[in-house]
Amino acid sequence: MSIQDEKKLYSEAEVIPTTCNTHCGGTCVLKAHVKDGKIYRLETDDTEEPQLRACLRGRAFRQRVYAPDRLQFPMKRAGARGEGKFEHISWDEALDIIARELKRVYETYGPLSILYRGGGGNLSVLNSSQSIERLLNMLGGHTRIWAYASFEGGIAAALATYGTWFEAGSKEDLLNSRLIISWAWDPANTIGGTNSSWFLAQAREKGIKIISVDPRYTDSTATFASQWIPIRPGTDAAMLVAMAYVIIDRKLQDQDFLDTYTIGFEKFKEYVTGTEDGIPKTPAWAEAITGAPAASIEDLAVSYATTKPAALLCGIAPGRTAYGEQYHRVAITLAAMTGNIGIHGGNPAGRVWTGGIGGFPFVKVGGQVLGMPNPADKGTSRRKNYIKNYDEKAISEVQIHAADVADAILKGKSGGYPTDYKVLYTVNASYPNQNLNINKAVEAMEKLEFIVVHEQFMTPGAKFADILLPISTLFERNDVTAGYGTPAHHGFMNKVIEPLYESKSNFEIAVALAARMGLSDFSNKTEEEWLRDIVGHSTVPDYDEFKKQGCYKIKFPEPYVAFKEQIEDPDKCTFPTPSGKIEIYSQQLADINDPLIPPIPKYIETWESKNDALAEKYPLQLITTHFKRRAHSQWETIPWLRELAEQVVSINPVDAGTRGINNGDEVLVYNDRGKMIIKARVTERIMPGVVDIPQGAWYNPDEKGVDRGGSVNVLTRDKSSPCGSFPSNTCLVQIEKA
Ligand SMILES: Nc1nc2c(c(=O)[nH]1)N[C@H]1C(S)=C(S)[C@@H](COP(=O)(O)OP(=O)(O)OC[C@H]3O[C@@H](n4cnc5c(=O)[nH]c(N)nc54)[C@H](O)[C@@H]3O)O[C@H]1N2
Ligand SMILES: Nc1nc2c(c(=O)[nH]1)N[C@H]1C(S)=C(S)[C@@H](COP(=O)(O)OP(=O)(O)OC[C@H]3O[C@@H](n4cnc5c(=O)[nH]c(N)nc54)[C@H](O)[C@@H]3O)O[C@H]1N2
Ligand SMILES: [Mo]
Repeated sequence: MSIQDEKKLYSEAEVIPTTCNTHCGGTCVLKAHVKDGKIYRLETDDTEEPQLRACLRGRAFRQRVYAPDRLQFPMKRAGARGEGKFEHISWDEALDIIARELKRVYETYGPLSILYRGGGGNLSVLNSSQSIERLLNMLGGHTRIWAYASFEGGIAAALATYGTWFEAGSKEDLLNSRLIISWAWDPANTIGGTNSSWFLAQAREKGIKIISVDPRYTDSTATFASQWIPIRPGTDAAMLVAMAYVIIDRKLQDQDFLDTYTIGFEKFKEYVTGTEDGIPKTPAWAEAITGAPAASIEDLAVSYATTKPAALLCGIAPGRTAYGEQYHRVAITLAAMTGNIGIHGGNPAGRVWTGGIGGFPFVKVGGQVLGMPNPADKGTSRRKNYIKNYDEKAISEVQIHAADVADAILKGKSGGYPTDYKVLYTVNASYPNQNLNINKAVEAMEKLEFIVVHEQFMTPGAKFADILLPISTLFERNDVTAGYGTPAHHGFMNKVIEPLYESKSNFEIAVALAARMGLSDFSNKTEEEWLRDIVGHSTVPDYDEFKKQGCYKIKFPEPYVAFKEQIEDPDKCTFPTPSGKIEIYSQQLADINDPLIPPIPKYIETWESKNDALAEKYPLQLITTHFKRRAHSQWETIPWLRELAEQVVSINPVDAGTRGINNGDEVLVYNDRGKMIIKARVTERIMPGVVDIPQGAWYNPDEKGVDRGGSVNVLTRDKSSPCGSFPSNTCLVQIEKA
């Protein structure tokens, strides 16, 4: 196109604002330039700062909308399961088959035999996984999968210790800190709420010291931090306990804070000092476990205790290890010991990923609108290993942990699960790619009678569908989303173009299926009416203006600080725990009576640690990080993003050297669960003994069953942690030249 033609196009185009929200933890402004029903350009926020600027993925969305590999029609399986052979069928036929199969399975086996796998593919209100969930609930219920893969350990820790899992503060409050400890957090790549890195950049410019604790020297560490402390995966609780030792040993704890707001510090102290078990948890003790130098541990502890206010920002990746709950519990305890909770510039050391303050905790929308209780959970007993004050919906014994799905399908009733599973219905999720131990999940898929997948692309999971439905992208439907980032905001997701091909939204499909299945009361509103209703329940003042602007930014008089009320007025405002205090000792946990769920936080060595007998065979600890070119498995085939970074295994020169591996070599990564051939990047940016393969690449086995797609879950173990963590960072492997 000539420059003149392009200029003409720009001047004639309509600019429609919408909101990108594809499972990276940010919600960003996208402005689509549209002419004749086609998007030809995307821009982002250019209003006053802080702007909600989209990242490289959002900016590449045009290639995703118009990708040649998008699913176009409903399809029916025409070959073996997983073979990926399909025939094109009509919507009527597809919906008829689903309605017929669901009816048959409900009648023959009952609601629990239907496993529903919702995911985070699209995090809006109307087109999230909730519409199909509502449908299944109206039909009699289903088996819910529980545990947030992201941060279930952090939730368990927060519930036990603070009594709530909402521990968010505004990111701009970081600028009030004097020290920021960034523990396993790489927002330059993983966003963590729009603008997280922007605030770290400002903090650095302001001279606020930033220290990073991570097995990798990340882009965020390189850009913002003045010090990097490498640490072995899964050992974080040990380092934090040793920091507590230093603080106690030097009498640096804020005893007034502990006396006023917490219970159980004395018991924790007995454990830390060794009164309880004869082992003082000194920095030297922790160095042997963590690999972090004792002197660094000591210095960090002293800095944290003496530089007030200081923010301990706890990333959630260490929570995704075996016993990851303990890491979060000790971190909160340290924040209490240093009196950094409820004050500007401090941080409660809960999950740094706690949701935007413009988000759901402030505007309880979708859940009340489309959500409804699952009849299949009714009357069932609660999970024994769970904190009592957790959301009623999530604690039934009949629910299946996200790590146990394949096991449950394979073993069913005879394996102690509540029933035999017959149907898998997948919406907004990439199952089994995003689940632990893919090879086992692939085996499990064979056992099912019927699989439905809603998808945009022929993903590894889509290939296993019996009925595969093509889904529109967020540019092709209207929706709203609770913002995740700073400034706090709500996003309107405007429909920008008509749905491409024959694609439909999850909501439209739910409505159509409900009609076919005789549910006249599924939805009494149109899309527009639903959205007006949802927005009417929020703090957004004017629906039409919101839709027109695409975004509503909320102005707070000052940065929001979690637990400020409790700290400022402890008599009037208590923590929602049984004691009303921050529970360093938790009677609720003690009552569970499981040594692996101790009432005070403790370091518990993970399975598949470097000391495990298995380490003789598989000596490298594998971590599975979140990658800049994807959001999980999304964007994997998009050319602009593939150019950005290669899917590789990162390995330290020490480990590569002993194996004769050079940078760029093809290597075999393996353990008893699976094998993968992938290119190696030899780099000092990862500590010795640890290797990293970014999670989310597409499972692509060759004829020998060796994965060629770089899909890390062929290696991970499908076992959940006692309090529910999804331990995707606890995994031993060996590597050799391929
Ligand atoms: N080893 C390892 N495994 C992990 C992790 C890890 O760190 N390591 N991380 C875990 C975490 S934290 C998470 S949150 C999960 C994520 O697991 P998932 O939520 O399953 O991951 P996504 O890749 O985002 O899958 C979303 C799918 O939805 C599709 N999709 C997008 N938009 C729509 C839509 O509007 N409608 C429908 N129906 N589909 C849509 C996308 O094409 C994509 O295939 O993965 C977990 N798995
Ligand atoms: N680009 C992109 N952004 C994303 C996503 C994505 O897929 N792509 N996914 C989104 C979602 S749903 C989630 S849940 C978040 C996840 O966000 P995070 O969990 O923060 O992301 P990760 O990259 O898995 O891990 C962050 C850092 O922790 C380190 N790490 C791993 N294991 C350990 C450990 O045991 N101890 C310590 N100290 N460090 C460890 C890693 O080296 C990495 O640098 O990211 C969100 N943002
Ligand atoms: Mo996640």
